[in-house]
Amino acid sequence: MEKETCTFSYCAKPEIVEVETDLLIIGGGMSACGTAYEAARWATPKGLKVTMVDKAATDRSGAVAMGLSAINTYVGDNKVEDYVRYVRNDLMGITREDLVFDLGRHVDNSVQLFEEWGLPIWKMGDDGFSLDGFQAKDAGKATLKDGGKPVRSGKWQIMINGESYKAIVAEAAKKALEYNRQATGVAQNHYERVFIVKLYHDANDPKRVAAAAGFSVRENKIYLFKAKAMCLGAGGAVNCFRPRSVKEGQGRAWYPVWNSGSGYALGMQAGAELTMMENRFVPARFKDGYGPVGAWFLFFKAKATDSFGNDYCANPEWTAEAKQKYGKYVDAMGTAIRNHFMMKAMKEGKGPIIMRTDEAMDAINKTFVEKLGEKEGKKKVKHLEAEAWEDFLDMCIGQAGLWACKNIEPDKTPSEIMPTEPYLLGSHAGCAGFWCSGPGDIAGAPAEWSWGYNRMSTVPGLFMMGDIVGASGHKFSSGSHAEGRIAAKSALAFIFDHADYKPVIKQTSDEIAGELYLPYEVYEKNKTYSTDPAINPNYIRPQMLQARLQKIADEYFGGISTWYMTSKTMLEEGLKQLQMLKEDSMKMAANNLHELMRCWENYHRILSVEAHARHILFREESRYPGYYYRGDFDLIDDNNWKVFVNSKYDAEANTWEMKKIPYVQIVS
Ligand code: SFD
Ligand code: AMP
Repeated sequence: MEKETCTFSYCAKPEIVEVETDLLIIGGGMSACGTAYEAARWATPKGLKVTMVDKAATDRSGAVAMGLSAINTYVGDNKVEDYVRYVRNDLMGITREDLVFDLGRHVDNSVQLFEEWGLPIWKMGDDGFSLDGFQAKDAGKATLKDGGKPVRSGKWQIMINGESYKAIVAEAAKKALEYNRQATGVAQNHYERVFIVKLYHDANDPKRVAAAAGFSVRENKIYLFKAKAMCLGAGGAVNCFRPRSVKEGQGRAWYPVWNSGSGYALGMQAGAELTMMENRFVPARFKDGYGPVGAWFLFFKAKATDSFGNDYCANPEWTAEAKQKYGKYVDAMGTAIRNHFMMKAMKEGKGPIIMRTDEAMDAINKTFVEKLGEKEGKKKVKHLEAEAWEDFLDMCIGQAGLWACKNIEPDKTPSEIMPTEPYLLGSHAGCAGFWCSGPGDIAGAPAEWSWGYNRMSTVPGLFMMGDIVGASGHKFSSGSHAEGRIAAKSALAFIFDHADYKPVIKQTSDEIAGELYLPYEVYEKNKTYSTDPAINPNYIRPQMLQARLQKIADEYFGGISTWYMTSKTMLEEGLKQLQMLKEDSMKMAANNLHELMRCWENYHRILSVEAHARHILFREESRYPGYYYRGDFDLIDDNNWKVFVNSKYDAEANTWEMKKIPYVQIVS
């Protein structure tokens, strides 16, 4: 289908704003805030400009928007090597251990900064009981930096009062940007509510990225940022698969619905190599509200069972059967395998799966009263009950709302948990993302895993961080921030090393504006053809485009409707359907700026899903049982597939190259 361009005959031409900067940060989430903080510090004395562009308001943008109740990666007294082992175990044996080790050795510093900036962190009290962050401050407990002992929910996780977590981290980033702005004398270096659609290569060096274009979601303006290097931290991909929530509930998802795969799509279109895009995350979550389970499992020590009270992870027959297919990985009992057994129970009709919150609170009550006596014990329990609510009020308000409207008091009534629809991400318990350069100083890492600049993708000048760095999951919020800081330093080194470089692109700003605003023109040109502007043979509105994408992903690529099962034949048919959807996306139509964003978000999702499906098709095994299954290869085949799967998309030719890269274990 021939691609149209917008000639602005039907819609108003936007103002085109050109911004020249040295370092461009795309995104305003955890990793991007880390980049801003670190970059400003090193760039400013050298007179380099740092600019951040976020599709939303940075105070509350990204996955941490609502806040969190735990920081899931704090190494503390643990060994970094053990962190690497934990990540490797949970991600079924294949991770870039150089990247994971590098993260592990840096992450704590970010957490200590959060505390310095005002984030209340729980500490152990003198009586051996936990104090929440405010109580700890009142009691004069030492900060983490000064040796304070955090309250560990699990080996790697620490508890926080985190409703304002993102606002605190954003404040530090904004201050750093402002320091850089004043020193470099620019009028503005923080752009909010600007959605980046596409990256552009340099006119003289077609491998290198030189510019990023986007549009304001509030004003009739296009932005063209020219930069010497870019740090991309635009998050993972949500709402790619048909969600379990329906109708007006569809705004509910576990991960942020506003992270629409831009991180993947922008890098892919620029030609950056991907790795492990077959991976996905299917979180077990409190049913319908999507409330996270970690604090309940680890901190409150709640048990999840089938409806008959059986621990579905401890069924000897199921374990033996799983071991035959998935071997030693079953013993590690990582997140995917735990899901596998939950799904087994549900498929055998033993659901609903129940999180025994009532029993956990009861046990806590007994211990507290035993140790502290009736009065003091009950007082402490009351406080913990409030924390149980706050766990969700901090990071998943909808779940607290759902409990309230269903008359659920977690200390009295247990709740259902359920595997959700799949998400594509690389910072939580998943590892889908880009193939990035490692730090280069880790003994045992192959020399070809490092090409000079830590976290640079295979595209010169384009650095990745957070959710879109592949093969190195379990970074979570703190690790993403730390990774943003790592990327900042190497991007600046790259800029210093190429001091004479001036970004130039082939495309004119009018051509770029025409491409970005095309969905407007398509709508305006055709809207009177039918009586209902939502239905028209000449265009497709974003809601329908998204429904079609989700249906294809769900039914062919192993979503909830097939219990995460797919196969070669299913994937091939789905990819055919996806190809047609991709063609139809040339006819996306938008009737306002919000819809324009929805159009491009969907386009980014389509590319992310395509990468995901092609990787699953290439890897002929079921590496992640409990996340997805290949019905035709329902086994883990270490002999042939203990390898990274990498791919490269050629956006011009619409073709893919796939290959295997040997896995190397670095930590014994
Ligand atoms: O409970 C564009 N996460 C948890 N981390 C923890 O440490 N503890 C927890 O408790 C965690 N849990 C949790 C978590 C997330 C969510 C949603 C819930 C619960 C409910 C994970 C972390 O939040 C996550 O690892 C990091 O935030 C990832 O950081 P990063 O930087 O990769 O992504 P981001 O923060 O989502 O930011 C993305 C930014 O990009 C912007 N953006 N900007 C311009 N143009 C475009 N086209 C853009 N597209 C996106 C966004 O606005 C945003 O600023 S629990 O489950 O375990
Ligand atoms: P979640 O709330 O499920 O995102 O989990 C938060 C943290 O707790 C992550 O580090 C998880 O890996 C970990 N976690 C969650 N559930 C369990 C469990 N049943 N056993 C061990 N770790 C868990």
